[in-house]
Amino acid sequence: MGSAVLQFTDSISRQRFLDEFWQKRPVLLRQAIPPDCFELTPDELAGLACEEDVESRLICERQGNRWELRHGPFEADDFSRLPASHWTLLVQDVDKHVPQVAALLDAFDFVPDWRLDDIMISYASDQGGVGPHTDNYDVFLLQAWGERRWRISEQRFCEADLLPDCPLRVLREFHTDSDMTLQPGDMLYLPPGVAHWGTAEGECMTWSVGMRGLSDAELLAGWLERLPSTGRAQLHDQVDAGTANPSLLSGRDLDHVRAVMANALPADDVHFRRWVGCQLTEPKPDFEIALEQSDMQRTFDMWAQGRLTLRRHPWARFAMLRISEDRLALCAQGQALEYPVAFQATLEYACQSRRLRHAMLAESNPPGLREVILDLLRLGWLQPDD
Ligand SMILES: [Mn+2]
Repeated sequence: MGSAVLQFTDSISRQRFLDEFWQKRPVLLRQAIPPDCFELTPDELAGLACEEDVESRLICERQGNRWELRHGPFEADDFSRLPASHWTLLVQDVDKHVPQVAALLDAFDFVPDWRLDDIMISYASDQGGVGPHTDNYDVFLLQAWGERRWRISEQRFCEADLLPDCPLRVLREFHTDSDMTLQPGDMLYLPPGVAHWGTAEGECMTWSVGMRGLSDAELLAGWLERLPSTGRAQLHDQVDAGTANPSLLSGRDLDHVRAVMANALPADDVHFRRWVGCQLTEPKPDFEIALEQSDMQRTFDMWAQGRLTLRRHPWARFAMLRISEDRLALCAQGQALEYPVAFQATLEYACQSRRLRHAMLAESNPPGLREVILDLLRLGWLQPDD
């Protein structure tokens, strides 16, 4: 499979999508991705759901709006006992387990890499689905195989609208404002919070490219986690003693707490920039990449001779940024590698695609090429594509 490209249309160009729909309202793009880009069979998906380190769920809808949820790993027997209709199997992070699936993420290169969370793939029997619900992240729903009907509601829902005593977040009621059936290759984009309800029309498979939301609170918590311990005075050293009423908080106490918080904000811009790069590329739990121990010189030479392609490790999110006047950083896995600005062309090349061929270089040996590629190979962020 070549590099996947999202086919915008004459009426909805990439620019119009970004201006009018992205993070604003749903849009359906017919034939957005060629159906042959979705290379995963129902059997392969079921196989993944049987693996220990893969997150999967089986959801069954019973008569009377009763929902059953089971978590994987599953056994082959679990699938043979399922009813003929009204169930679905969902597998999370398939892009991180199957590199060919990760290749589809190249089609979403208009979204920053760090914002891409995962590709969840579902197989549904006829009428199968997870019920009407909302998500708090952007999602691209790609119809890979078979047909799925999607109903969308323009109404805003809250926690009180959820079905009580249900293991899933299912809305009790749903008012359909638009109703569409997706064919293989069609794509429905939904911004966060838009209620949607997908049901399989016959057997089908859907790939959901989910975005990662990062709340302000999570960002701040991340900053505090990495705050270096300075050994400065602690709050208890500053407590105002000798007040008339021991339960009164003094203005001095408040000022001190305020000063501690103000000092926690980044003063040093280089440190701050490096932290942002690390924070936004933090791996998901359980997706830490191990260092590569073998000698990488030979891999580098074969790649430089055009004899092999390198691919980005499917768990690595890349971010490149300038951290000072004369330094650039390439970040992934919550770490920053720093290089002189003279390496810019090399770093941009390394970040531009999930699969790197030497022939894609504009100039065959830009400054820092060997050093950067060897670093990325040693860290396991790049690996030979087999
Ligand atoms: Mn959803």
